[in-house]
Amino acid sequence: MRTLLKGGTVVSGGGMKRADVLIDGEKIAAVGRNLKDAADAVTDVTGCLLFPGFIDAHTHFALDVAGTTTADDFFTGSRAALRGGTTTVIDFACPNKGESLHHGMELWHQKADGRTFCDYGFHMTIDDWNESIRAELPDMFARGISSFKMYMTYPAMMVGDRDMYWALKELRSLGGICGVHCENAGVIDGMIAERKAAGQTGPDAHPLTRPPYLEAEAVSRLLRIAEAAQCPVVIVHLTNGEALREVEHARRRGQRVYVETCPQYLLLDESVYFNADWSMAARYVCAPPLRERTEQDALWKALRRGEIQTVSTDHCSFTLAQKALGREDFTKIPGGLPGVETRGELLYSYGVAKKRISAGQMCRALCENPARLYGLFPRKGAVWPGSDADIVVYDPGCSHVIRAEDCAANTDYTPYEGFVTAGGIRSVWLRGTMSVENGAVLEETPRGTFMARGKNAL
Ligand code: DUC
Ligand code: ZN
Repeated sequence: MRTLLKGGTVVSGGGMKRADVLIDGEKIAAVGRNLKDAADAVTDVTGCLLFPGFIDAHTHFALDVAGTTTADDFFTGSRAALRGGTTTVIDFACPNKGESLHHGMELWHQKADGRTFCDYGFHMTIDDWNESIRAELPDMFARGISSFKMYMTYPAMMVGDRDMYWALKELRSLGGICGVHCENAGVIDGMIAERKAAGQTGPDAHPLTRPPYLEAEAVSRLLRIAEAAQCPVVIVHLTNGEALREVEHARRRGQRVYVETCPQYLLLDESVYFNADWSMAARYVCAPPLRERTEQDALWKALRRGEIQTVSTDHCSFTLAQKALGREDFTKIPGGLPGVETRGELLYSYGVAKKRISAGQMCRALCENPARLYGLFPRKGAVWPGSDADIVVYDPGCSHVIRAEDCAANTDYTPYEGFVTAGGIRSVWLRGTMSVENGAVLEETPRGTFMARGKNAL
């Protein structure tokens, strides 16, 4: 089956150019002006932008958190992703401490295989360090898992400085890349105890116990550990200007550091935690927390300058009933926000349309850079001949209002309720087949495939 997308403007990291796109089966066959090649079907996309399918390199589907499990599993989460233009997710496989990496990988395959609507890969969480985990690493690469995650907070998952150093040294020798959640666990713990002792148990205490400078401290410490290990690292979900300055110092020292941020840190601020309505405040609890509004400018500026490479979502969704598990104690509110469905339209509407970033920069942050960083390029992340025909047809003229009731994710709220978009996604193509049209997911059964990934090439 050959399909011609005719009359659109193709977006790449380098900018935009008018071009038709010929799809042959699952691949892009040709990109060019006035393609005359015989096609079985022609779709008119005049006036639309054609982005490569978005890649969300930070999701948590079917994850056990704080005594409950995320509301979205691979089935519902990936369906929501696809609806929002995300044709590939990279989720965090997460063995418990004491379990092997292979166990974590098999568990994640069980959760995802045959149940995922978009293409998918896994990062592997390293939450323990010992000889047997070290010995498992080469086989992770052989099985297409070339990126890893470590936590500097959360007792169930965090590793100490020594183990982080050794793990990074090993990853360096194997050519791996590691994302790190940077927050200072010890001081946060102390601050939580102080707030609770003072009788502060509501969501308004949450941001006070996880201040931006404790994130910056952890970023700085991680980057010195990475310097010792001579290993490139990714700072995941970075939220603030002070943390960015630590990255800048490390880059000046010659270190390779990649930075990810998320729409919630670009668009929302901590005032939501001070809402007198408990449920309205609790729904925004995530870690790191939302920051002061002024931090948003620092993030947008860094994105514009290329100092932030990727925007992922950290989609970790709970229903309001699940959030209510922390009614008496804010530390028991399961942390995380839904967002896998809304990232593309939000980045376009509040980034490109507001001239904070260009369409090319959006393409870099959502497509090209994650594809290169996580070993998927140019199969994913580009509208090039030979690439997978994953395409988002974005119509700048069809605005709408984001409402939870319209969303496919398995939650009963969206943090972006009432946000007005500038344009919207008209259709989404996954490996040559139109999978979403005008907000409706056309796929009845999941046909996402596991992506065995190569090494970092960013
Ligand atoms: N932060 C969250 O809020 N949820 C999931 C994991 C994380 O780092
Ligand atoms: Zn996360």
